[in-house]
Amino acid sequence: MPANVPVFKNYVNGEWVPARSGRLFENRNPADITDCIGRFADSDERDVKDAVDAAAEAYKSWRLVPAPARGEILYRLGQILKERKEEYSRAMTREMGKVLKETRGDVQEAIDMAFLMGGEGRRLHGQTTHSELPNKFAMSVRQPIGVCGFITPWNFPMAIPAWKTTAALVCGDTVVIKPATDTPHSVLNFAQALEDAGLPKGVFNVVTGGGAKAGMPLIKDRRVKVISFTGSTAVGRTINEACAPDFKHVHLEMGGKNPIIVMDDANLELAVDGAIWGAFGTSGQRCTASSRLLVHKKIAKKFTTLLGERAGALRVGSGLDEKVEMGPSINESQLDTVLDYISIGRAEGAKLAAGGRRLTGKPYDKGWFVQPTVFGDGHRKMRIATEEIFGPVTVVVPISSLEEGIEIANETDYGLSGAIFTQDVNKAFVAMRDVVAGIFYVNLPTIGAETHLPFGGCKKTGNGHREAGLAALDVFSEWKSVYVDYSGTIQKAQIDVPDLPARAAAKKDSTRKREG
Ligand code: UN1
Repeated sequence: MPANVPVFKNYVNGEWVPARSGRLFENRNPADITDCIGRFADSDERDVKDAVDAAAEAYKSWRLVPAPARGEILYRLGQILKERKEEYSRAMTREMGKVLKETRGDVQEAIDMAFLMGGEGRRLHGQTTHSELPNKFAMSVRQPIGVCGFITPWNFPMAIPAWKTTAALVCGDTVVIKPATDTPHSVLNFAQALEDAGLPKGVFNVVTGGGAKAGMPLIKDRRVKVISFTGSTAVGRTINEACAPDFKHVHLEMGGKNPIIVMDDANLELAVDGAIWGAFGTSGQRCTASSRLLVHKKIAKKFTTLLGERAGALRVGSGLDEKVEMGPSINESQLDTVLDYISIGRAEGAKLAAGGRRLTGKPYDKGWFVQPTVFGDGHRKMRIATEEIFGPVTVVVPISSLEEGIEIANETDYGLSGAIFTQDVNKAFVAMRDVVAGIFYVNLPTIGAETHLPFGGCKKTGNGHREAGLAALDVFSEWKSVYVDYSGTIQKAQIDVPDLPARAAAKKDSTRKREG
């Protein structure tokens, strides 16, 4: 290990502290594993306890800070992230692999969230409404919930922590976050920006380390009132079960197998462009990746050929090189999964139209590179057409009608995003209505959600919640309905209803009918 490899610490109670065990784990560049980004705190339940202690203590005062003042800190966070956008994007590409254009987008998403939720500090609207009784007032207000625990993924190392954190902070909650072991640096950069924005100590804490040793203690700590997790459906289920005994609030954002339907009237070039971006952006490592292409049989062959040509021409390499269009897989085990699925696809009888192999030789030997891969002649029941791969692999499944496309789109376990390419507005609206998904695109691929709209999915993708947009506030706050009676008497709802002339007349009328 070269002597100049930096050592990173946890961020707990406004201090940078080592893991209590003193242990460290390494984080390496997936494009070049000889490049060690640093050694990070390998935390266990003692470090998690310290962080939850800090967050629970800080909650006592943070919840009472006026929401506009909380929002102002988020606004400053947005400004700081803007100033450091290039620095943080480069650090992110180095630890995560996706190309610079995309990591700049990732930091931008955090900036957008900071400004969105910063503004929410001056809204955070509840409802005022009328009481059914005189001289009585009724309203509902959002209340913070307490300490939130976040388990965040490596594919959007700053954007996803920012979705969760900015919404929680503006609501008045405090946070302990356990980032993915592949991308701790980006979350520590985010913590630094929050500290520099003037966030009081203990309000936001980072504990780095593995899922079993650091994640589980966070999930199980009874003082943590909300868990928000983004990751696989299998881990989401374990988390949900672990939270059930305490009826902890749980927000889960999990897998996807997102279809693009391409109709025979579509602008073919546009659809191919969309599929390239949707399938190979972030090396296919997005929950929203376009991993199934349901293409009308009249154009399926042509579409597959064009897509194969375009995929084969993509420049793959280190994301730090501005000319590169697709980076590596995140780590060796992810690369193995991708290669396994490619073998499965071949064995299932799908036809390779591009890619299909690990990239070797210089400059690929030091990283986890795989060719952008397109399968043609896919079938709806194939594993490559139904299971999430999380890599640069997509499959064309021919369809004979819009109805069949929608039926296939809806038959997997997931329901995150969907898309249609068509120039027929009627078809677009039918697909928008009938594809079961939390996000839907017309003449765009399945990726590209904006921060001010709800993000999340149906079926086994989620558990009914959404993040980003104003919908996120529902995860991180609890409604309180408040009634204020200024009549000076105890008026009973549903019983002491005022005797209005119209009601009196109706009563008289029914008595007359009964008697007459
Ligand atoms: C993900 O797919 O894992 O919608 C997150 C998008 C990004 C976020 C994606 N804004 O493509």
